[in-house]
Amino acid sequence: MGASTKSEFVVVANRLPVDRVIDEDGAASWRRSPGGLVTAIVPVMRRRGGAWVGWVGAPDEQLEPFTADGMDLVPVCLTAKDIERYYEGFSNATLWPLYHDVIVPPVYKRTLWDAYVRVNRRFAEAAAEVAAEGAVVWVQDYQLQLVPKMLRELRPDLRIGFFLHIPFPPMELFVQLPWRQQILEGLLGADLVGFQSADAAANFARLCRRLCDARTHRNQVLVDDRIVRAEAFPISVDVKELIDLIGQPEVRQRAAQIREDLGNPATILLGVDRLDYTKGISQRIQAFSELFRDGKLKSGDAVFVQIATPSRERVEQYRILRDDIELQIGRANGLYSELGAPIVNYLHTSYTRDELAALFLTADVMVVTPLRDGMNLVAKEYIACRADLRGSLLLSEFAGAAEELKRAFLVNPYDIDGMKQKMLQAMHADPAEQNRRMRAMRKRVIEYDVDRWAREFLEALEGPHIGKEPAVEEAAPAV
Ligand code: GDG
Repeated sequence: MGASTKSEFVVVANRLPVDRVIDEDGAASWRRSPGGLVTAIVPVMRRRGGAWVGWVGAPDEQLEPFTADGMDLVPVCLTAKDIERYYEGFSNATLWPLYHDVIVPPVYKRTLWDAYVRVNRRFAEAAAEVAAEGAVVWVQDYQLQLVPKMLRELRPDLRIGFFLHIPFPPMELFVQLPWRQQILEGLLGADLVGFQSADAAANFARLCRRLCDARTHRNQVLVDDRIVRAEAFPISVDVKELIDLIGQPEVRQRAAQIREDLGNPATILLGVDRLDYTKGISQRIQAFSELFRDGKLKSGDAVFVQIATPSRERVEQYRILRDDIELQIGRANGLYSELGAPIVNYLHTSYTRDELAALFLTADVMVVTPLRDGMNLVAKEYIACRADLRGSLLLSEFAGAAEELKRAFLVNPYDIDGMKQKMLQAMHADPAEQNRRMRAMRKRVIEYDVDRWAREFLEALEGPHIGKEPAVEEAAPAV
């Protein structure tokens, strides 16, 4: 891509969708990176072309735009201090916990906020530079909530969409944030603000009314003479990619091999998560190990495989979490395992998509128990992979996915006894029940796949209603 080429379609996200890999000869190349956002948007980018603006993942790198994995990539440079304050700080120690029910206390520091403003401006400038006249720009996620407003000031000709991948908190929590108004105004720079759920969109509209004195009508917010729409677009997975994967003989052989390697237990339970305190890993391990304590399970009946992908390891709360989980699993194994047969197989590492697909095929019970989660793609990936209509999904009510996957075994992850009961039910569901539940859930996931998610968002953004028609106004109620 030449430096002067402008793009009609631009995605702006914290990270570029590739990681640098160094081969045996020391040569560097780029490989598509794991993670929810990338998994969701790469197929759309490939189809539509366009440019992706983001950080390369390492400090102080000044790279020219380049092409990799079939996409035009525009790197934004972050210094070591930016990473510490904007990324690890304001994004992951302030916003992430605040938006996830304050499971851990958010850190409110002015130096972190200043870095967030500074870095958001850099992203907005990079996007303004690369976007063609009248282009569509799609800004992603909580790290970049100020970009829509900054970009609109630089380039009023653009059509700007924003999608939040994580929950949007209720008023009672959001008002803690010292910079609450600036964040709302930042988002209101967009023409369309997308959320994972209708509740999140409603929280946003309500906050705009209360804190920005904006007039609203249903999901529309009137800002100056513009209409900003706030709507739900529940994200999904690339079903075709997953069905291709599970069709590969090597993946099926690997699935059988995994079961054998685990000692052919009656039931395999599986968790696949970034090692994050929102994911409820500790609660599920507690429920599982208590079933052994209570004599409801014994060694050989069930094995729990927990993949915990390393994540945000320089943020203090994540270091604490890792120690806690590893202590807990070590204890459970020490108490209830037999020689050579741990009840929990814990793997703190990242796997290939093939290996994940093989694990999904092997798992009798997929355990997805976040304390709060915008959507949770792992739950949908498991469903997409079970073309055999076998297996059960144990799913937290507090994952966005629970709104669509109503035939899962739904649990409140804070209720350990309830979770133990549902875990046993899921383990003992007969093939006919598994089939009924899986069939209903697969129908939904296949129908609403990631293509449809992106298509619906972009159609709404590019549609004729955006920004123009006057809303039917409602007076702002007193604060
Ligand atoms: C955020 C929101 C929302 C995991 N381990 C490996 C690996 N993964 C892949 C999974 C899945 C993705 O990463 C994780 O997505 P989730 O949705 O489960 O969770 P977050 O990372 O927290 O994502 C979430 C999502 O954004 C999208 O909007 O659903 O609520 O928190 O695709 O399969 N992939 C590979 N190796 C691993 O070890 N290759």
